[in-house]
Amino acid sequence: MRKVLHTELCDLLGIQYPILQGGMAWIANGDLAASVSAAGGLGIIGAGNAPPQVVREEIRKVKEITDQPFGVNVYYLSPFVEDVVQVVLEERVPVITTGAGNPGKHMAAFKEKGVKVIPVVSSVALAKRLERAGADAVIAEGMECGGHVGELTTMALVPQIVDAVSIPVIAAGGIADGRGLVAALALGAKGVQLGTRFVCATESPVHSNYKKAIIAAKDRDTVLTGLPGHEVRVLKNKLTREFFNLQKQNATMAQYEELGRGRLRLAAVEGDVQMGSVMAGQISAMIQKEEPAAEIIRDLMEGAAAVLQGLEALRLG
Ligand code: TUI
Repeated sequence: MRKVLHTELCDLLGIQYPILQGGMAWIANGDLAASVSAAGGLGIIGAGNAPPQVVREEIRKVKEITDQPFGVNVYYLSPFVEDVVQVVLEERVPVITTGAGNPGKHMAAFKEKGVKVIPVVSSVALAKRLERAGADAVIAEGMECGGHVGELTTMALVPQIVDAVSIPVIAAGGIADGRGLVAALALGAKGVQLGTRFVCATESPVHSNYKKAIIAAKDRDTVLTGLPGHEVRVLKNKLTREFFNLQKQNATMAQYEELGRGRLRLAAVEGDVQMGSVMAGQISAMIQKEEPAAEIIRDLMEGAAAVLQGLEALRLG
């Protein structure tokens, strides 16, 4: 059973299952990351805009709970990005993923300390550029995902990036269960990253209203808000209606920023799921309950094995 769905990504990262937990700002803390890593996946702390000392505390929490590999997502728009990178290097974090920017300028420092670098990309051009810059793998994130989205869907993006680079590709966006895992592998990915499903993990620190909103969501309940090129996928609520009103008034960038400020924290920490930004992916409706991270991983692996058995029966005719 140990070697089922074992890919080269498992060897690269030293993990048992090819499953990463997205490093979501305000959500993916040390508790969540540690529980995913302890269960055989790769847990990832979301540094977001957190100050470096907070990131360091979360890293130390993971190290206390498990000796398994884990990661930190470095958010390149953070005012603390340089300090967060220093903390990651000092704490000898084994893996980093990056969001909303290009980690090229830190690549040499990461390599020197043996940190595996896995940027999130939403285009072929960026994947190729980052492979040349020394990335160990890339996460190809389709626009089904929650939060900031690119233009292409996972189905279209993953095989194009697989064809364009030689490093392992991890698929993200629109994946919730074993069917999605097998589909991603069929597209040539060597692993998957899930965000929304892990938001609903028991160990996820997000407010219970946030989890309940995802669990109650139906298939068409996510929308894209924000200016072209800066779209964010969230669950529909009062805030998204206000965003659409701004759009009708041809609002300026500054007005959007004003309305968007602090909204993820409002939903994730305060539990205001009407005026907060409830970032969640298109698979929200597939999530039916809160459950421990280890159960989520077990369900993904068992689901994938069942799908493979079904496919094998098809092949044999
Ligand atoms: O980053 C994401 N998704 C996000 S970030 C976010 S909001 C947030 N709020 C508060 C604190 C911190 C974060 C919600 N969702 N996805 C990863 C991703 N990054 N997808 C695409 C990119 C990306 C975008 C531009 C990567 C590189 C890039 O430009 C690089 C360049 O130099 O061309």
